[in-house]
Amino acid sequence: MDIETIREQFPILHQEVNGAPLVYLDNGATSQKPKAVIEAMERYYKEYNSNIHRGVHTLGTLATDAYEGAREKVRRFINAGSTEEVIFTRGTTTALNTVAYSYGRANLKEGDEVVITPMEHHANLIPWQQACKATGATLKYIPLQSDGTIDLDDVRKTVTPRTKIVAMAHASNVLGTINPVKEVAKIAHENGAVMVVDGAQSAPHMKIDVRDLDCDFYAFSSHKMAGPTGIGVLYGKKALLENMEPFETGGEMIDFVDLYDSTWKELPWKFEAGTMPIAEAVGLASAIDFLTEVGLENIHVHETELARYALELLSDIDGIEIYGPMENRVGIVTFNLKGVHAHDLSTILDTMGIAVRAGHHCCQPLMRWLGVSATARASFYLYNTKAEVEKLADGIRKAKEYFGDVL
Ligand code: 7TS
Repeated sequence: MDIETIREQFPILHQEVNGAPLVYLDNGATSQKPKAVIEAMERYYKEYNSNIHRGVHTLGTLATDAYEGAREKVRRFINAGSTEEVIFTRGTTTALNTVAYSYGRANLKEGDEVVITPMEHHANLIPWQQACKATGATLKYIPLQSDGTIDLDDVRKTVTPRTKIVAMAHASNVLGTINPVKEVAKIAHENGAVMVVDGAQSAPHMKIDVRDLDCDFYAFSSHKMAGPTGIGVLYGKKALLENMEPFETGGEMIDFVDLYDSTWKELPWKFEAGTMPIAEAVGLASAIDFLTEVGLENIHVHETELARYALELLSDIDGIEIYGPMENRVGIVTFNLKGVHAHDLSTILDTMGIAVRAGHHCCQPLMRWLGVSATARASFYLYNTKAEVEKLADGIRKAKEYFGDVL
């Protein structure tokens, strides 16, 4: 990977923030977009903007072809068996809510169990809480090991024949942990449960093969993988999707509407109500081309190396606490500096042009497990460099001196 050539593709990276070159390390929240994605969306609006699946006019056909072409690109990207299994959503959150409502609420009853982990993002936690409350099912948690990983023996103990759904992040947006979702899916299936994978932090960073993982549902967002906001994907196994009622109803997802009853289109359109994010699908297709050309395996190796380097440099700083496992992780490094609130630390880093996220990262139960109210987090992507990791470490040292004087 030639990082300098890659960086040239991202216009936003070439600016100064607060008088220093931007060091963008908040990719877990959202990634930056390459020229190709921005230009593909601009071309769509300038040349063939039209609504899809309705008119027979030329622009409508071009837009429909682009939208459905994007679906085929996504299918290949995650190795789904068919485009019927690829549903466009607003993002990971909507994809997971679709599963919790359309599958969860319809299939859960009192005595059933849903199993998740305490490291879940709220988007893969609250929908299950709500589904359990609505149906009388019980929500259970696989305990975390002290390093922020899960143990398969604990999975075997927690998942039982009463378990109907196991839902888990492929990679934690706080700890960086890569969960063994393929092995967990096997345990789920042995107990008759379905496996839901939150891929928000994995699809952008590593090669995903949903058939190899053998998960039943897999959700991810375009905006974290060099694509635009406003679109994401729900992969689901066809046999399950066919038996699910739509989560949203309205225009474009119907077959026949009568005064008191309606029928739905076939998959995947049954789950795509209303005017869909068409320009965003075009942008997502372009992002997939971009990432595929660089190679997801290369991206994963590069980011793992950046995380390893960050762990090495940051561990050397006195008074720093780093969370999450040291190995088998994605490019996310979460930390706190003793005596300094994470928000104050990230504000000081911002004065040096370094963008990191601070807060609970939409993982309040995990924060409680860590015994903190907030953390700072650096999250890397393919365009980040070792020099930027060094700037982060220097920045934290300077912040430490500053707060040392203030405190
Ligand atoms: N799941 C995980 C693991 C995530 O990291 C996020 C977003 C979501 C679900 C929700 O994705 P959305 O695109 O629907 O919003 N995570 C973060 C984050 O870590 N900082 O900002 C957003």
